[in-house]
Amino acid sequence: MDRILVTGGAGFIGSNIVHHLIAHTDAHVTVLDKLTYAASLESLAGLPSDRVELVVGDIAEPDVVGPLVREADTVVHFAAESHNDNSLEDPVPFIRTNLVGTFTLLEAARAHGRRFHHVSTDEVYGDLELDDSQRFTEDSPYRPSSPYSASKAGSDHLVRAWIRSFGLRATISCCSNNYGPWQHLEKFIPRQVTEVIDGRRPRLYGDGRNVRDWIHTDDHSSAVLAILERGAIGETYLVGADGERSNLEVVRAILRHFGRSEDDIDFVRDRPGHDRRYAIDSGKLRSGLDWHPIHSDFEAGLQATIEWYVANEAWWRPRKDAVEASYAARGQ
Ligand code: NAD
Ligand code: TDX
Repeated sequence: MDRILVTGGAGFIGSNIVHHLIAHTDAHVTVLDKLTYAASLESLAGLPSDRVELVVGDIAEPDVVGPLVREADTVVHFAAESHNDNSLEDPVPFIRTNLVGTFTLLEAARAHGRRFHHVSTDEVYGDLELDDSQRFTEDSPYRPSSPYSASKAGSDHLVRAWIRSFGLRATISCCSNNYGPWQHLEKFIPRQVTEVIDGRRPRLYGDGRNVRDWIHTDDHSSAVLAILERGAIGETYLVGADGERSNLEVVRAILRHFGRSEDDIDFVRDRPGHDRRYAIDSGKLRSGLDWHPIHSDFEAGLQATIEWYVANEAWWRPRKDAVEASYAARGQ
């Protein structure tokens, strides 16, 4: 791993792994990012210019992708349209980026014989009942619910087919819900934190009892690096940190942080097709690759994340009105 191409490296999780790779490897990192609304160049500030290069471009363009994959020895693929609610409004960019973009990268990796890591999500496995004792494992059936998760599931299937049919040296990771600095305001935790900062009430979809399995984005990055360094070619690894919480529990913790009443909540129109619960069994990654999360205390990680949003209002403030306008248009 001397030259790593990171797609989507100006996004929330992609930028985290760029910092992680610079701190924990000697590799040169090229970021390929289209700089969509979700990107943030600020998240890449302060990195050494002799080790990190940004190329602005689209992963679905073979002429852009080909030369960059040729120059790299390893491709780590984070770029995606990532927000479920947006995929319900307009699936078109999800199909293009998540499916055609992944296909374009796979073809380039095949042509040049490159190592490929595909970053995916636990949402490809659909959802669990609240009282189900099972958690997702690598053997759970694919059962995606939304245009977003279906496009990610389709991209996983493309990677698996390229491994089996063409011998591509690839791995896949399916991670649970990430939280931490630099997450776009459209996502649950940043939206609620900034709403409370602005003196408004958090907005919970439906009855608020849906459960997500939270992991700090630093731990997602260390898991991907463990897979790059020690993962078995052709394998899928589930990434999670035992952080199951209901949405109601999370907003109550946010309200408590700001000294507000825990009942200060608006229940709004539910997300169509809203997955009930995600839960990850990350035993294969932990026992097989000796990976362990650092942020195993979700409440502590959430407090630090809230404080980051309080301290970094200059970053999120210019984005806030547009996000809330689009939620208001959906009655959420
Ligand atoms: P994000 O939306 O914050 O960032 C996505 C990045 O990809 C942005 O910088 C954007 O500009 C870039 N991008 C989008 N379309 C592109 C294109 N066509 N060409 C080049 N770049 C493009 O997303 P994120 O939350 O950081 O998620 C990153 C990856 O991790 C995604 O593949 C997502 O499916 C996966 N994932 C996310 C989570 C989560 O909780 N956020 C959990 C599991 C897996
Ligand atoms: O205002 C809100 N109110 C609310 O109740 C928002 C924005 C969300 N929610 C709920 C919906 C979900 O149950 O909170 C939960 C989390 O919502 P999101 O942040 O939109 O995340 P989710 O749909 O779970 O998907 C996330 O995790 C898996 C990422 O966005 C995906 O990219 C990743 O694959």
